[in-house]
Amino acid sequence: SASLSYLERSKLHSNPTAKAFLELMERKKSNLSVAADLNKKAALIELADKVGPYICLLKTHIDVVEDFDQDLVDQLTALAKKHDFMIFEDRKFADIGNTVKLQYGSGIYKIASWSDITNAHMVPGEGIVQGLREVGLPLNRAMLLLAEMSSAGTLAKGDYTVKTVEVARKYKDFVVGFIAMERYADKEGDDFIYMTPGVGLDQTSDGMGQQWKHPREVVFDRGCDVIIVGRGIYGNGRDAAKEAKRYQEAGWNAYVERISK
Ligand code: UP6
Repeated sequence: SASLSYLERSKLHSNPTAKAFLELMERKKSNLSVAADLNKKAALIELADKVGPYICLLKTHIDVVEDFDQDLVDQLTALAKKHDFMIFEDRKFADIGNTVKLQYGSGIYKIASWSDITNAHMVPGEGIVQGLREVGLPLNRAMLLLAEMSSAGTLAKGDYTVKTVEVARKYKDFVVGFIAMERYADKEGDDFIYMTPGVGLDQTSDGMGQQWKHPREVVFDRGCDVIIVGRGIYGNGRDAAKEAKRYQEAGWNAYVERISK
């Protein structure tokens, strides 16, 4: 389905978040997600407001925020409405079904109450999906499985990746895509959303394992759908709005080139 438009693909999904997300991408002409890894509430809100016009998805690591409170969640969800983007808490759940149910629905963060999309590692086996699905499905949420990672030396590869995709196919009503470095061969009825971190226009590595690729390589050559960009947008005193616009254009042009191939 790499040659179909996001809008055409929205019709292939039964999950309401996946449907709405693909429609949003088309409407906003954005396949850019900003990874807002900032540890102060005010800075996070400021960044979300600045990049809001250019993104389809705000990716958070809510547990790095030192002064987290419910007001932060309220402000982020208000900004999501104002600018028309969705929220993805990149929680990377990695425990047994019963534990992730608690971590997703309760605790300080109550992730399921505000995050449209979340994600999980497949290390524990498919019980992790069952647990998250029990909490998320009644709320119309969606999740991604980490099939691969961007970092050097990742163990998520080969057979692990293949098995992850098989589990996703079993729970398509809730698992709507992957964190992945490339698009995998479709089987009958597949339409997964591929989100790819490790994207940067100006640098290729951070000296700590991260490996950044060009948006065109990710979207055109590798067939992925969403570019996830963090420090390339807000790092090194960069003008976040200006950079977000630049990445939005690079990602969107690569998508247009792909579907018109
Ligand atoms: N992320 C990766 N690689 C993965 C999965 N997730 O980098 O395989 C996440 C990181 C970070 C963001 O947790 O939030 O994507 C990348 O940010 P960066 O562009 O600043 O490197």
